[in-house]
Amino acid sequence: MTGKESIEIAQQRAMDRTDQEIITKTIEEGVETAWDRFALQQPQCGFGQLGVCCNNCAMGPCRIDPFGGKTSRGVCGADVDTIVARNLLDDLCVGAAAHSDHGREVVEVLLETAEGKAQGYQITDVEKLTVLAKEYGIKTDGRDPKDVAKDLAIGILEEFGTVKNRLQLSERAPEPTREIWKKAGVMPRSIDREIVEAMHRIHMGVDADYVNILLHAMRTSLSDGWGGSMAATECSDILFGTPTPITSITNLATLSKDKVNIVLHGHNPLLSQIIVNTAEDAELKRLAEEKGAKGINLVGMCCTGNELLMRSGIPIAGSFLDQELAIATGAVEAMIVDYQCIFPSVPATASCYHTKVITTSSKAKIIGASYMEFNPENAVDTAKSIIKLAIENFPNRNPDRVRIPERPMKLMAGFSEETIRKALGGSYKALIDAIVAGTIKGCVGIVGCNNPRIKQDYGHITLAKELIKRNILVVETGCSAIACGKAGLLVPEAASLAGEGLASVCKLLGIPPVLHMGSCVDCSRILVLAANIAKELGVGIGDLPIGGAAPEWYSQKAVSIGTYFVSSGVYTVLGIPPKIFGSSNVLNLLADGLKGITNSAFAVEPDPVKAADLLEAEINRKRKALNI
Ligand code: BF8
Repeated sequence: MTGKESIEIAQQRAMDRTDQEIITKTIEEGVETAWDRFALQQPQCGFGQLGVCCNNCAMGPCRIDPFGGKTSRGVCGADVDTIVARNLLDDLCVGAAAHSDHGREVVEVLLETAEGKAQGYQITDVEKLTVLAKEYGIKTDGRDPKDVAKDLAIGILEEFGTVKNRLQLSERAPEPTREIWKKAGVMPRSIDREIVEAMHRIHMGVDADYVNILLHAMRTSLSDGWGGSMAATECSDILFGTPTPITSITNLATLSKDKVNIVLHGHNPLLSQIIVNTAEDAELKRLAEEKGAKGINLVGMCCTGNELLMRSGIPIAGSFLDQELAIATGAVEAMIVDYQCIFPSVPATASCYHTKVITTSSKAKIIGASYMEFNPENAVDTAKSIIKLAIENFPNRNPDRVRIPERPMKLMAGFSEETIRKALGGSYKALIDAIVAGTIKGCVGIVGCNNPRIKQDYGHITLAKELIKRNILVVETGCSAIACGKAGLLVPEAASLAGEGLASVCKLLGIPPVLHMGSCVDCSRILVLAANIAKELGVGIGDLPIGGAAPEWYSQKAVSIGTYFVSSGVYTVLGIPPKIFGSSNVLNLLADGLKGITNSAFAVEPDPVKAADLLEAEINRKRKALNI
């Protein structure tokens, strides 16, 4: 392949200049990436894409003929609606479990911190601790924050398998929204219970009514958004601080030519935040110099990266499809991973260079990686050992194989719900006034992943630009926020790309038109934002002129997020079709029938400009209903 051809391929694969540069390098060096594996998988199974195959039991696998042939039922007798709905619930509960199990670990560390058993942790945000404790009915006056934190952690942990059948955090939703959940019978009862019940219903011979299956999907997703994910966000804030606006840099140019590069990848900040704190250690800095480096350069990746960026301003090298590219720069001494969204092939990629991949969770080991188990009791010691290992690997870097792109992009992050509210003067009145006046038409949360089915970041960037141009404020989490960061949309100067009304508000407040609200569990911040605005207006979330979008999603977690958005009343547009098109009944219920329940629904639109049209139309519909 000629150099020109590999550049052309790189340009088809990704939007970002630094990504393109390193994709070209992978092609020149013959290093396999997700794009190559995606091409090798073509054509992918059409039955699977429609959601009509079932591999749940040993009588199968079965598949339904989407063209009305003889195989209209699986061996057990399940029809296409049951199979499609069951597969969707299966995906969703995997995603909800991932978020919520992450949340549980954070709450457990909060408990160990309160008990003085965790090394290097502290109660950082006492104000948030007090707010949560009050919600849980825990006495705070005159008490040591550690005692309050202990009671709170036990209170939240209890909700994973509660017998009281009620999730405290879900009571943050406005009353009209909770009424809808009650009427539809989807009020979340506990976190683990909904997931276990979902697995039960998926078993052969249990739930065979697609409507009933999908209602439970809604309830399971709500136990994630208003339960496990929210617990992850809130307790991470208590431990490490609630984010406030912070500036940093992004893209692959955040890697350093002369420092030890450590990439912190995954989702949970528990170890990575301790690594950030420990990297300041003078002894480690000296060791790095001894090995010929000018220091230690920590960069984030995916949602662990978002957590560190939001609270500590750690540069973020990239998103989901950047994990192999970071390694392919030839300049990464160590990639430390916790869990979720980590390619199982990362050690194979690393074996092409000197990079060491270090797994740290007993739940997520990868053959070919080094395993250094994270435990809160000795987190600082583990962090030190990991950083040392990376430093000692620095002399193995081969300068002939290093290529680090130039010019990182500046960005602003740290927009927690509390920060946004405080910036507006303590309530949402100013924002509501701007929405009523039409200066800002509404708000859309763009979330989710990258997916090699679509040019990396194209969906996120194009949709965000379209929306801000139309005076619609954009809030983002996950890889979507990273995409827009790389594209220069997360700086106040990007207000020049917004419509006149939105631009004027951004200039007044000195904020970007696209606000980075955090990692994927931090989609719970978007829920709280919507809930608090709705409460000030005295309406349900489904009445607000807001929307959601996941233009490039790939993950089961995104299925759960999309569903709790819609179940909470947020109309949500997906850029990648979910695997439900084999059942017109399931499709119609999700794209239309739900409107009668939650005043919102899913839409599927791969073209981000048309997705913006749909979102704007929905915002206008809701504005009209509110008489504004
Ligand atoms: O939880 S957006 S690719 S990194 S799943 Fe994964 Fe998707 Fe990125 Fe964060 Ni979320």
